[in-house]
Order: sequence, then C-alpha cells, then structure tokens
Amino acid sequence: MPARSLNLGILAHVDAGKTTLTERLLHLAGVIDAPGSVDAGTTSTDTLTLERRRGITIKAAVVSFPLDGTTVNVLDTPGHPDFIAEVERVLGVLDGAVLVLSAVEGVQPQTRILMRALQRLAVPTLLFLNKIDRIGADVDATLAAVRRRLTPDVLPMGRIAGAGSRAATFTPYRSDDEAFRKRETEALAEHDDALLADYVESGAGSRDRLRSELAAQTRACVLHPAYAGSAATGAGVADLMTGIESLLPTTAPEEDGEPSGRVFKIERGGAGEKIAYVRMFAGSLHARTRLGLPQGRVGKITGLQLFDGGRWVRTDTIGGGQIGRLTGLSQVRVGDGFGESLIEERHFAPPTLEASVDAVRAEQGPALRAALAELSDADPLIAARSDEDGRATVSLYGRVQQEVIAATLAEDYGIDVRFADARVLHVERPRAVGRALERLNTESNPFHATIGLTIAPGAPGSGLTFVTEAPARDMPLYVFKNPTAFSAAIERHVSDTLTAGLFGWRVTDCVVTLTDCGYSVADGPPSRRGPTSTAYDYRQLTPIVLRQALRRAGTVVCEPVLRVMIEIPNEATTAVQRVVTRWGAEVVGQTTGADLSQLEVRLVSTRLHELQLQLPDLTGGEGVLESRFDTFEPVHGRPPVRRGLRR
Ligand SMILES: Nc1nc2c(ncn2[C@@H]2O[C@H](COP(=O)(O)OP(=O)(O)OP(=O)(O)O)[C@@H](O)[C@H]2O)c(=O)[nH]1
Ligand SMILES: [Mg+2]
Repeated sequence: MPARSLNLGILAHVDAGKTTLTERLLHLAGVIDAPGSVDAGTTSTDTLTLERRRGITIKAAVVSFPLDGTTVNVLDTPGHPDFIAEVERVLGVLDGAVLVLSAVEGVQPQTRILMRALQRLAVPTLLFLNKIDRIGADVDATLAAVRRRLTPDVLPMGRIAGAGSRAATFTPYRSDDEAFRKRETEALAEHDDALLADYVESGAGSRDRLRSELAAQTRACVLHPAYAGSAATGAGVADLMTGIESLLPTTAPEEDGEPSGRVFKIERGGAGEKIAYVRMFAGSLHARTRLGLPQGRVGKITGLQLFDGGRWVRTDTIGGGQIGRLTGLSQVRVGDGFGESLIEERHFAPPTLEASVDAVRAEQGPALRAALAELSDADPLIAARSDEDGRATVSLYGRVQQEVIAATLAEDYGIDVRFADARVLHVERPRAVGRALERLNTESNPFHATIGLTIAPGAPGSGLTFVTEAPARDMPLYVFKNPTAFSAAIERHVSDTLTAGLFGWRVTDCVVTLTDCGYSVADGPPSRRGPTSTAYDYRQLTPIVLRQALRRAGTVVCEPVLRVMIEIPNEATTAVQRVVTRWGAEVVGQTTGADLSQLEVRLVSTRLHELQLQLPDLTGGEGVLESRFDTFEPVHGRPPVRRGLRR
C-alpha cells in the first residue's frame, strides 16, 4: 500500500529562511545527517552552481521526508520577485504551505503577494516566524503586522523566550493552558457558530473538540496557526513539524480514473534528456503510457521515479496525490497539464520587460538561439524569440533574472552575452470584431485549404479563447486523427501568430473562432479537384487569414499598470499625492493612522522607477512602497511600435 502524500510548499519573501528551514525539516526527519547551510552552499535544494554562489534560490526544488506513514514532498521556492514564475508553477500542485516570515523584517511585500495567492487558491497555510535568534527579532510586532496586513485569522501556537539571542526558544502552549484554550476557542468561534454558542454558554471548548476543529479550519483555509523559531538554531522547528503532521491535509493514493496531473518543473539529465516533475491529481501513469499533452503534443513515458524515505527510487507506477519524475517525454514543457488539469491558471503577473540578447562572439548567434529555446522549455515566460532582424529577444521580470540568464548561458552553454534595449512590454487587444475567409481554389489563396476566422475582443485578463464552429465534416480527418486534433493544430497556429499584432506586441484578451474550413482530395488521374490538402497548407494559411481578420478588427496597444501601496508619514501625504497625480496616477485607497498613512495608487509601470527615486526625498527617507501588476490599459497618445518590427 503506497503512502499517503502531502505536497508542501515553503514560500516567503526573499531571504526569510525557506531553504534553511527546509534543511532543518530534512534533518529532523532523519533524511540528512546534518543540516546544510545556504552560506556555505551545502543545502539539498539550492543545488545549482549559481544558487550556491549567490546564496539565493532561483529554481523551485523538491525534496522529501517520511512522516508517520505520509510522504511529505517539500517544494522549496525562490523568494525573489524576478523568479515568481517558479512559485506560480508550484502553487497549483500544493496540498498545504508554510509561509515563512522573518521576525526581524516582519511582513514584506512578497509576503503579502504570496499570502493573497495562497488564500485565493485556498491552500491550507501555516505561518512560521523565523529568525527569532537574530537581534531585533520581535514576534509580537510581527504578529500584529500579520493581523493588520495579511489576515486577522491567525492563532499563535506558542511563546518565545530570549528573542534576539542564539538561545532563543519557542515553547508550544499546552492544551491545558486555560488562557490559550480561551484564545483558541475565540479564534475558532469566528468561523463556527455552534462553537460560539457553546462558548457563550459554558466557556472554552474541550481539548479534543478544539484540536479537531483547529485542524478542520486550517484545512478549510480559514485559520492560520502561527509557529515561531529559528531555522538557524532549530528552535521551534520540531513544533512546526508537529503542526505539519497534525493540521495539514494528506491525500490517499488514488489510482482509479482518467490520469490527470501537471508538470511543474523540467530538468535536464546527464545526456540532455528532459526530466519532467509531475504532480498527479487522479489516475495513474506507467512506463510506456502514451501521454497526451496540450497543443496536440504527445510523449511516451520510459521511466518513472518516486520519493521513498527521502530518496528518488524507480517505480512502475505513480498515482493520484503523488509527485514523480518522468523520462521519455521529449516534447514536454513546464506547466503542461493532462487529463482534467489541462489548463494552467495564472496567479501572478506576467513579465513586464523585454530585452534583446546578443552573443558577444557574433558567430555564436545560432548557438545562442538554440540555448534560449532550451531555457524556454523550462521557463516559458521568458518567451525567447527572434525579432525581424533575427536578433534574440526575451521577456523578463527584472535585473536579477537577467543576470541569472546571462550566467547560465556563459556557464552551461559557453556563450557570453550582452543584454540591450530593455523596455516595457505592451500588449494589443482587438478593437472590434474582424473576419476573414480564404477559400480553396481561389486566386488570392495559394494553399490547398479553406480557413475562415473571426477575432473579437475578450474579457480583460482572459488571454486567448479559441472556439471551433466549423463542422467536423469539413475537416481533413485523413491528416488529423480527429476533430479535436485538427482544432488543436489550428489553435497552435493561431497562438503562434498572435505573438505579434499590428504594432508588434502580443495580442491577448481575444476570442478567435474557426468559422470555416475545407479541404480538397485528389481524385484523379486526371485530378479534377486539385491536390490533397496537407498539414502544411493549414499551417501556412492560418496566419494569413488571422492577420487579415486582425487588420479589419484593429488593435488597441495597452501598457502595464501597477497597483502601488505607499506607506508614508502623514505629513508627506499631500506631497506624494501631488507627484503621482501629476503622472496621471489614480488614488484608489487611503488610510490614515496615528503617524503613518497608506496610499494605494494605480500607476503606469514606466513611472515606478521615478517614484522609487523620488520617494526618499518626499518622505524624509521614511516612505516604503510595494507594487504589483494590476492590469493592461490603453496607452495615451501614439501607440509605441515594438522594436525590430518591420513595417
Ligand atoms: N540568524 C538567522 N539567520 C537565518 C535564519 N534562517 C535563515 N538565515 C540566514 O538568512 C539567509 C537567507 O536564508 P535562506 O534560507 O537562503 O533564505 P531563503 O528564504 O531560502 O532565500 P531565497 O530562497 O533566496 O528567497 C542566510 O544567510 C541564512 O543563513 C535564522 O533563523 N536565523
Ligand atoms: Mg531559498
């Protein structure tokens, strides 16, 4: 009987101690003899040379330990916002999470962004207030900030002694501690009317009832038990482990039904072969299973591995709930889903910058493009592509990611590169509905196929929606196995075409409908109906028809707008407000406290840097800001044309 699983994410702002905590958990569970150190480059999850050199996590990594009959797979994630895409891919495969905070720095910008995403997805989450051994650690202040800025639904699980020294300890509250029992009852009664009624009548609930209710509410994601300690000294980590064991949900292995799962990470093996990390939701996979991936790609599994006792071992099958590694899927891309979980959801903003990449030695241009294509498989959001001059271009979140890509190209591929012309990425949305149709055997159509498409504006944030209206009888089913495969092929050509709209930017938030299709078959000799339609004809014709439809629809170029939260001394509010409104920003919220005010504004992303530069002067160095992507909005004035677009 395979073990139950718990797929546990460790998430936090950069440097809060996720990787160090992961080491502690592995050590405590007996998987490693001594906890490794980030600073010495000896941890189990920061294994890339670059991660070790820089002391930061760049890629999400999985390790595992057994815990009382459950296989706990720990997904250690990067905290730096440039690598948010790594967190994104992991979020959808979690059963539970530990959100780590530094008790010195408190609630940080990324802490809020991550907590919001965890709540949106209803991932049961424990808090761990780390670094209580460091000077300046203040658990009460951090808890107050958590209540104010993250969620009021937290329950501190123990007390700290000696904060700020190596000897700092965490002692869990005992269940016969009356004061704790009262606080626990009150916290639980917030979401449980029966408990509230009993509490009003007869005081705190019984220990057993509270324990099971605490687990239930944690699993329902309405209450967050908060632990504290030090990943450096190990204080509090055993109590966190108890919380993981008793409060988070586990999944029973489930092998029945249609296999469904998601690939959340891709690595390359010694011979350059792809190793796909998959989380199964239902059904099971075996060696030689043929797996249908998005866009009609398929692969045949040649090998499977699972964690057993903290180590990867070969296995014959992986099933629902489990995380495994698959080999043999040469066409797999990160984010691929299969079965029920085909569609990947977006939880964070896409990259908002792009830059050109040139090989320092010009003759390495082709090698550079091949290397970038390989990096794109494991990180599709960098969307490596060539502009019209053949110059390589990538999408980016920021500088650190750019440096990491440069270092990876230099070290793993031997290509030194220069980045140039970093600029803000815009998108285009269709302005109206556009239609186009090319029929077989007409003068304007050199291909042996009929394609009719319409493109219409979709809801903001909806991306591309593809609809097939054309009847199956008009599809060339002697080329494509079935109507679904044909639709998938057309959708792929549509999606490829929409990477550049009328101004060169990606076209998004649109509904594309395949209204007509048709084929011809040879019936000769002599042929009366012309040569047979092939996949080539559809691949060539789709972009032509779609561009024509898009020209008729017209497009609106949109730029990224950020939501910026600015915390400033009260007396600076007017000055800051004056500056941002001059830039056309909209103030969407304002709260005023005893000394500090919070302003929430919507600001075009090109102004963020300026605001960061001016804020210290405007606020006597007291102002802090955090920003996140909000929406794309139409640019004012002349729409910018993307560099490298031949017009
Ligand atoms: N004093 C002290 N230092 C800690 C503690 N936990 C982590 N550190 C240190 O903080 C730094 C960052 O720790 P990491 O474990 O790499 O933090 P992380 O959250 O994994 O960082 P990223 O993955 O880069 O976001 C390292 O220098 C650690 O040694 C702690 O509890 N106390
Ligand atoms: Mg880390």
